[in-house]
Amino acid sequence: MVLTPERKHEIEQVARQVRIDTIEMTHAAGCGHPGGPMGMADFMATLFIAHLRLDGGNLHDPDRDRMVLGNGHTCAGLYSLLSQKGIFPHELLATFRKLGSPLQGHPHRNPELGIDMSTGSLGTGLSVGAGMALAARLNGWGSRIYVASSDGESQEGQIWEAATSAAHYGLSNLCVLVDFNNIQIDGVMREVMDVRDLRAKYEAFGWHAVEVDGHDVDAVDGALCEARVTDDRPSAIICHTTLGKGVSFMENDAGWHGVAPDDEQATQALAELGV
Ligand SMILES: Cc1ncc(C[n+]2csc(CCOP(=O)(O)OP(=O)(O)O)c2C)c(N)n1
Ligand SMILES: [Mg+2]
Repeated sequence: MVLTPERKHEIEQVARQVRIDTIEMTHAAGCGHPGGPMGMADFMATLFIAHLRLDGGNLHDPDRDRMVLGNGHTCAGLYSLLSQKGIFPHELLATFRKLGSPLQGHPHRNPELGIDMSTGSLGTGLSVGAGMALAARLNGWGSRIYVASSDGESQEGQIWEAATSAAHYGLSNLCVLVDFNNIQIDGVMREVMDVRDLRAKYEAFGWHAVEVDGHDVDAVDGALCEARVTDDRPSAIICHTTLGKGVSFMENDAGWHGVAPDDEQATQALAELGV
C-alpha cells in the first residue's frame, strides 16, 4: 500500500509536532534528551499514524499492538505521539520530568497512558518485545509488537540474545526500528564503539532486515508494510537519521544527546520549526 498524499501530510504534521513538543518539554523541564526524538520523529510518526494499532479507543484491548521504547531516553517523542493519538491530553506534556508526573525522564509502564514498558536501562526493550510477541502468539492475539532501538543500544549484549531467540521462535509479529544516527552519549559511534553493519548483523541472526532513510516516510512505510507480510521471521528496519533533525544548530551534534535548550535556544529552535 502506498501512502496517500493526505496520509503523508498527516504524518509530516505529526512529526513536526513531535519536534515542537520535544523542544518545549525539555526546555520547560530544564533537562532531558532532545536530539534522539527529533531524529526519530519521521519514522516514529509513520509507525504511529500508518501502522500501530494503539489509540484511546483500543487501549485495553489485548489484541492491540504494543510499543516498547528500548532507547527509553527518547521518551519525549513517545509521550508526544501518545498524546497526539488521543490517549492523554496534550497539557500533560507540560509535567514532563516533574516530581509526581507519570511522564518521567525514562518511560514508567502505565496501562492507562499507553506506556507499554518501563525502559531506560539500554538493552532490555528487545527482550521484552520478544516476550510480548511470543505471548501474543500463544494467546492467539493478532497484536504486532514494535520495538524502537538505536545504534548506541546495539552495543548492549542483551540485544543480541533477544535477536537470537526471536529468530529461533520465528516471531514474525515482532519488528524493531533502529535509530541509526551515528551518535551515542559521548560522541560518534565509530570512535566510541563501532557497531558496524546492523542490517547485515540482524540478517545473520536470521531476521528479515532492511535499511532506509529514516526521514523518508514513504520508504519507512514501505519497510513497515514489508515487515507485516513477512510471516516466518522477525523484522528489523535500520533507519538512518540525523540527530536533532529540523533545528540547524542541533543537527548531528552529540552535545544535544542529553542537554535541554535554554531560553534563547528554545526560541530559535521553535522559530526554525515554524512556530
Ligand atoms: C545499560 C545502560 N548503560 C548505559 C546507559 C547510559 N546511556 C544513556 S543513553 C546512552 C547512549 C545511547 O545511544 P543512542 O541511543 O544511540 O543515543 P542517541 O542517538 O539518542 O544520542 C547511554 C550509554 C544506559 N541508559 N543504560
Ligand atoms: Mg544514536
